[in-house]
Amino acid sequence: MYQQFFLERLIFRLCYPTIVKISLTRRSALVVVDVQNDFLPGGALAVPGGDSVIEPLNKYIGMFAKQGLPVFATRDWHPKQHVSFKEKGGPWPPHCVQNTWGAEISSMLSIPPDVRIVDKAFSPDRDAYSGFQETILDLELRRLGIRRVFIGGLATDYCVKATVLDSLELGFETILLLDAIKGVDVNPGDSENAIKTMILKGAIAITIEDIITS
Ligand code: VGL
Ligand code: ZN
Repeated sequence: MYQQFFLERLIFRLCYPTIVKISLTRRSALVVVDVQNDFLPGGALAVPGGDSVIEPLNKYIGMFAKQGLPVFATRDWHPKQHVSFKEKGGPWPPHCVQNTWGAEISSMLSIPPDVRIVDKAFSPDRDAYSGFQETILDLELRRLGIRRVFIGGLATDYCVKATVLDSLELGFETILLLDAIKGVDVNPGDSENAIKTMILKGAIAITIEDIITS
């Protein structure tokens, strides 16, 4: 059933590439997930080709900033001995340790001066992939009257996926920025499967050409 929907949508898009569009409403916000040095080439937990998200994200950021719409940036923000680190029995090498270079948002990302930073996964004994988990992101978005959340960043198969699924669960119209995400792919196909899951749960997958700016 869903497969048929995908196919129909694909054919529709191929035939009418300019018709499927989404607008930046006044109730839209951008959430940039974990574009931190450690997740980029040269970092402790580099996403292969992770730097490819920066240029498209800068374009999205420019669009939102130009319209005065809020831009959020999440940070993986671990204490030194975090439970997700290998020496503590976790799956990952140490990464994004609070107040280190690796945890800094890439200087290549043109974040606006009024960017709203959301730190997550700061408890020593709990991991959190979602930007909504134990943060005030939901509250902040609601306080601003946001209904439509655009999400891009790193990594597709972990923090982007978890953030998108929570956003949907919380009732936001959730737009996945296909041209501004990149996955780790610990197992081949993880990112593709993550994208499928997000779409099946209701995320609208777009690329930058699909946005209407007036
Ligand atoms: C992430 C692995 C570990 C992510 C964070 O941002 O996707 N992945 N911590
Ligand atoms: Zn982490």
